[in-house]
Amino acid sequence: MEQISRALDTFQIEIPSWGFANTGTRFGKFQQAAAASTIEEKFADAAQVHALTGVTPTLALHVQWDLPQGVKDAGAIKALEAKYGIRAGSINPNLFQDQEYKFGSIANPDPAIRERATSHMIESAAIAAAVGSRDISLWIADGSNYPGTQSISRRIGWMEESLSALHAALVPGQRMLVEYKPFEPAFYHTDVADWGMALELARSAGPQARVLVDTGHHYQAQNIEQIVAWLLHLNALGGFHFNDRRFADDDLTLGSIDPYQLFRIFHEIHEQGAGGSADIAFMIDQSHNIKGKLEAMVQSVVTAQELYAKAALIDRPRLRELQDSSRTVEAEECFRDAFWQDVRPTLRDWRRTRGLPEDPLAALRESGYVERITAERRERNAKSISTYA
Ligand code: LRH
Ligand code: MN
Ligand code: MN
Repeated sequence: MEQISRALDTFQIEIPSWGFANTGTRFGKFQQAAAASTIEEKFADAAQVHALTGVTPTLALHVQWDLPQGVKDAGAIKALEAKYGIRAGSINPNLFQDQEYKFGSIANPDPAIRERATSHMIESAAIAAAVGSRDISLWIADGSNYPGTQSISRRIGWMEESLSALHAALVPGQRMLVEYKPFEPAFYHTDVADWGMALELARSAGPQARVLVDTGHHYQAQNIEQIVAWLLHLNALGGFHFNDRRFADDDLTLGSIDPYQLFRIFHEIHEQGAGGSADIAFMIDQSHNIKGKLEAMVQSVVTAQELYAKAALIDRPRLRELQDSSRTVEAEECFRDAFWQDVRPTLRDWRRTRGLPEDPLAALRESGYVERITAERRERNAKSISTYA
């Protein structure tokens, strides 16, 4: 109980504004009447998740989706923070949606487009500074679809220039997180395709840059926990975007396909004594297309806590002994023992002693919150769509 409590007391996880909005696949959206469409509704939904779980005090914002008027909105964000008791979390510039980004943003061969993309990142850093948010999360979606059509090597130099310019604009304490992804939207080459490229770009930008690991952004057989171990070792791990997948970047709720994967990641964090470190931003990055958005978010937060607690339970001194004497099966069983523990009763106790509902998902259903927002938002949402759940 004590071991689990200690781990859980330091565990917080950021939730994304876009997880409450209507999002879908490139083939379409299944609309939900309860979906949030204003920044205020996203803050309200985040506050509900925080009230139920107690561990989601910050909301990640995507500048173009949430803050179309840019830096002028800092006052409005502050007002929402005060009203809902939720702070703005990582600020995400949007470098992938504008028409001019067809051939890239900060790696575009056109210097004027690179310049505009860089200004947008700097403006995002200014928004973050104005609202007192530490991290700017950068997903550079640039790439190309056909061999020979873009200069992979010159684009490296352009990205370095642009990211250094952003770094120079950061205020002390701010961080820029470089997220990598090997595929989608580009299908031949992606400019920041893996952790090596992200790490080198972060290093060349400067000391306030780190790597962001999105669990959905890997090839199938890749050993994500090994990447995490290396980034921790190099003091280069800025944080995570958690989600699960079966095929590609599916954005399924974390732990839904392979909970052992996330357990193994958390193990590497505990192993290097980085559990509870504020320097590793735990964030959820999921778009819920089939599940109800509030339910999916609460379920994800609870699952993350369960897996974090399980990983904290590993008998590490014993495991080390077994590893050192290469007792393979015993070491594996020692590791798996923790994974198979049912931590849910302890989690219920932990919540009760903190005045939180023992079962946040059941409490969400009993609260009537989803029914209320469905009724409130149905009509307005109906104006922009023809059919929805
Ligand atoms: C890209 C990504 C990135 C974006 C988010 C909406 O796949 O993971 O983090 O900002 O999705
Ligand atoms: Mn992501
Ligand atoms: Mn993604």
